[in-house]
Amino acid sequence: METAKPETSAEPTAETKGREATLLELDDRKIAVLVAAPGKRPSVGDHLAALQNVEDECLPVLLSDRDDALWTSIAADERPARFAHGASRLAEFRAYKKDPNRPGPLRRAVLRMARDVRLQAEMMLANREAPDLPATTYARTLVGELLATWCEIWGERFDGRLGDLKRQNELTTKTGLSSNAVVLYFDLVAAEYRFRLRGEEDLALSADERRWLSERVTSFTAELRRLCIERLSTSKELARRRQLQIAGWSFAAALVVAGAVYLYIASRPLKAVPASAVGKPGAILATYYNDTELKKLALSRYVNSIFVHAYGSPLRGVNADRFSIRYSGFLYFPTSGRTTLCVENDDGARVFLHDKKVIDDWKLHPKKQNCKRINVEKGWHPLRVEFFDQTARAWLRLTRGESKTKQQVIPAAHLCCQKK
Ligand SMILES: [Ca+2]
Repeated sequence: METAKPETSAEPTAETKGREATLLELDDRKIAVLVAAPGKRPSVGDHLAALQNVEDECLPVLLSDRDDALWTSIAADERPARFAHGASRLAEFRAYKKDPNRPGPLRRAVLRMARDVRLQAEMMLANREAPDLPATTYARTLVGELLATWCEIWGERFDGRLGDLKRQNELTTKTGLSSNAVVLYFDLVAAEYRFRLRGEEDLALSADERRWLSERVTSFTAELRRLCIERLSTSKELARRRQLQIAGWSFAAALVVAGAVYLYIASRPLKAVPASAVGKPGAILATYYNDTELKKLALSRYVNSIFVHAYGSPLRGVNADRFSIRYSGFLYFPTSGRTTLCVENDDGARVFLHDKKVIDDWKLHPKKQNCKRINVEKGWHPLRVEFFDQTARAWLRLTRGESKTKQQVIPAAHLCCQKK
């Protein structure tokens, strides 16, 4: 495998200086991008010097943890808050070196870092407003930090030198990384070098090249995530993780089954009752009450429609206001399938099919239409309609049709009663 040395033989220009941060504004957020001297990895010192003049709201640039001397020389309370990420990684790393049986904190720190690297590198590479050089430099710095951190955990040093194939093989063997992951770093370096050849406009990266690099960052961080969990977990933690995974799958499977069963039940048409259970069609039993709660029985009789329109008493013997009616019997549906059942009511009404409430509007208000889309089998279905009027006009009408706006009155022949 040949390392991805830049195709051009030109040396990068010294136009970019070390210890100088470029500020980029993306979506109202500022990102500090450190441009290191050509061929030189920025050190922690470079980062610190560069970031000294950078505004506080900038997105952090991830820092190297490798320069222990530098970290210890800075008093804890002098470290800017944005370095906390790197500092905690360093602390976890040291703790792990002391006790490799407790890899959890380090694992979590590396996973956090991998996530941040992916998010920030992807964001930078995807944004065409960020010039090619800072975008690729930033992505390379982030990926390099992650690679270096991972190698260091396994006692290796990732120095980002180009062209040492033997060394790369050694690294991949010891750290578990695939050679693709290591090569990604050099792809980013190559992209960066390409852009540094000023005056050659056609050497700028294309949107496709940026997307390609961004996808490589995504797959690289995913690979590192997997490796991190595999290698930085105790066997107990791995077993627990597998158990949780299996439980998660089982739960998901149970949810899918429950969802399917629910959909099946919900979409199943309501089954009609045998015609033998139904009396002679043409009328439904209406029971009138002299209160609004269906309690003080006034009288009952068979009626040939579910329809009320009254400004006073709807029937001799029933209150002029404050009365209620319950219709109970059967409703005939001439075809199987979906249909819309509606009720217009002033004041409140509720409709039950097979003893299940399908419309509920038990409230005081002027005339109002309430509808429910239902799925029924052709034939007779147990129906109950309850209604009350508090004052002024009383209005009730049960209708059905193909939609809310296309409704027909229910003919008497489609209403019935218990068989006597
Ligand atoms: Ca009323």
